[in-house]
Amino acid sequence: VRDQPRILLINVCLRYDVPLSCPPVGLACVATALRDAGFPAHILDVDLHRLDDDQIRAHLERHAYDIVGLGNIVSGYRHTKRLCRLVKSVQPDTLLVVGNTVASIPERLLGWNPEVDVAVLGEGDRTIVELVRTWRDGGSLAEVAGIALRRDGRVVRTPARPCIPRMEDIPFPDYSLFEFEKYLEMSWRFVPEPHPIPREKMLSLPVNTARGCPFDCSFCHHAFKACPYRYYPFATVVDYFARMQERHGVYYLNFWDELSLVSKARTVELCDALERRGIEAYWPVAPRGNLFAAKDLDLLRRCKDLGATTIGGALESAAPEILAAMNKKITADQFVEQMQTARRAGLTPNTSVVFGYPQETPQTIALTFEACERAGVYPSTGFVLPLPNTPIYELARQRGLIEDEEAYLLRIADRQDLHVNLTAMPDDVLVETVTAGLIRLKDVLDIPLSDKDVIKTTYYRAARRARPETGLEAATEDQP
Ligand code: B12
Ligand code: SF4
Repeated sequence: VRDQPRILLINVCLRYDVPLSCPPVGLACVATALRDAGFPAHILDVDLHRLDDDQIRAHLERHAYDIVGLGNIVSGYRHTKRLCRLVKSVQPDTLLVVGNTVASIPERLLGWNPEVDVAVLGEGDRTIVELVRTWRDGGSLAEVAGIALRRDGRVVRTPARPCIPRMEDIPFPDYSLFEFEKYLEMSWRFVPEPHPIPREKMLSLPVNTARGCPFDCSFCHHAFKACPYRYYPFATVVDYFARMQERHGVYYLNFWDELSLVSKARTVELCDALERRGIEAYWPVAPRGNLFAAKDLDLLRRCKDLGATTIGGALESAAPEILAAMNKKITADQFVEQMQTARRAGLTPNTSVVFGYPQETPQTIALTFEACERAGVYPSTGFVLPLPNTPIYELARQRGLIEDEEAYLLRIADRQDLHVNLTAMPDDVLVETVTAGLIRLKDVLDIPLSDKDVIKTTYYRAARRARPETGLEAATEDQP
């Protein structure tokens, strides 16, 4: 048995050029689970403080840790690699644990990075506690379910960990472990307009209300892919929000889920919970692209009356053959009907579209913009970003478009840039056709964007205007 382990959790920064940070919900769940189990961790918040490598190194030189944990989405692989090297260069004997979707390719992650000792697969809350406890007790880490590690020079996966059966068994993250007030100060920038109250009051709390997703789109992977869809009762979510409102003055309930409103019944449940509690809260209606039809106008009006300001729901594409290839299970007409109904209810629609499936042509691109125009929505736009563990990634590999996987993962980041072209169009034709369609759409919808900002919208314009260290000049919306 060892002493109480000294644990460090690093909150990775994925976008050094964007002067915005939101509370790291997943890492906070991990930190909370550790704290509740009697293993408090120190947090090094690289994202909030935009620490450079010298500052991180200086911290590691001053403080010794037995276990260091970090994790991020797989598109941020290059940050994981850099930080793992940095950690082990200063503290070679620490146990380095990596989680989140960058750990979802454990054979490759550990193969490419000798610094990484353990990959935590999927849901991390319980695995991290058992891992730390086993380490402290001097047990064999190979006995811990839900991880991958090296044994005799090979990477092995331990048996899969059962998913946490009920969301109610997962505590809401304890943000007192972080510098929460600093996050709150900039949180209104994650709130899409309109803002019914002054923006200084529009403090936003991201809440993970559901884990997983019952659908299986061919470009999508997330940490809960192996788990069933689970959610908190909305009464529990609203009670939590009310407590956070009392304590911190938050007014915007920001859903941090794969899929928040899975059904109309869940939407009614949320409305009932808000009505019963009688708090002032603003929130986005966050269904898939085809949950509501014209006959649901009254329900959407009720949402609006209870503080909903916007409605999301991804279209991704309007071309039937592409929606089929995506396994998206919606039609463009359903999407348009949902958004038109929502507009009648007084909600502002937003959506996202993704271009570049193999079936994409100038005609399918035009079809997608036409659907956006009919719906009256200017979309957050991206290009297909094939990520490991998805069918579209396998297709890109089969076609020889991802030859060196590590080199590919090191160069990708945001889907707003074209990283892989699966279409028959040359790169410039694809990008120019999309750009021309967006320029036309923003003119038709009267969106105040310049022609060069149609794909990389708010975040990017803000980043150009504001230097990260002086910070926070003018971003108003989250661009996922
Ligand atoms: C907030 C968010 C962001 C934020 C910050 C991301 C972050 N810090 O995690 C920002 C805005 C930066 C972002 C950007 C993008 N995002 Co995003 N984002 C999300 C969102 C909405 C919420 C994440 C979250 O908090 N989840 C809730 C918590 C509880 O889950 P979790 O983070 O997975 O944490 C659990 C485990 O992963 C694990 N874990 C997490 N961290 C750690 C650390 C350790 C040490 C351990 C042991 C375990 C562990 O334990 C946690 C509890 O079980 C998710 C959707 C979702 N619900 O996951 C998408 C999601 C993570 N994003 C996604 C994508 C595709 C993107 C973009 C590529 C989109 C784009 N515009 O290009 C960019 C990438 C940017 C980049 N440069 O790499 C995908 C990830 C795909 C993948 N295979 O990784 C998701 C899953 C959405 C989806 N379904 O497509 N995103
Ligand atoms: S893209 Fe959305 S609907 Fe599709 S599987 Fe992922 S989370 Fe679910």
